[in-house]
Amino acid sequence: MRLRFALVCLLAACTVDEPVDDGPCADETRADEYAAGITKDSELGGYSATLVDAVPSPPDTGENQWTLEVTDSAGDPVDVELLAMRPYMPDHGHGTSPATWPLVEGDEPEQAVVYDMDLFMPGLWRIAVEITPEVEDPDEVRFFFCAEG
Ligand SMILES: [Cu+2]
Repeated sequence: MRLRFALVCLLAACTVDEPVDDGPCADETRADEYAAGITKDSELGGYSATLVDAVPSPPDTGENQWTLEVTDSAGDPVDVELLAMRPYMPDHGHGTSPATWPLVEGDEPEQAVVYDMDLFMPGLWRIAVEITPEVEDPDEVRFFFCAEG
């Protein structure tokens, strides 16, 4: 679509910018506004997660790589082995395959990275950072992003 528009512009030497956004996210009001370093608290309030970096940025369809810092209420980093990512499309009632994506230690000691998390469809995604502590109740931090595709 964009390619065709660009071609028309080339031939007609047009001065019009790209058409206004009419994609799947045009009227989406539930998504978080992406910014590197966005921080959200967990559902039960015991943790918070900072999305240090996302590739692509902002998140989009296809394979996504996220770098996160997840801390408990004392501000201590959560062991990466207690974390997993669970993407879900609330409007469609489905997740991804596999349902969860593991995190591994990042370059910085307090960072966790998920590679190749496949957001395979345009639209709104709820991307949960699941925290499963050994003793306390499980909890999760929910990010909402709309994939333009
Ligand atoms: Cu879907």
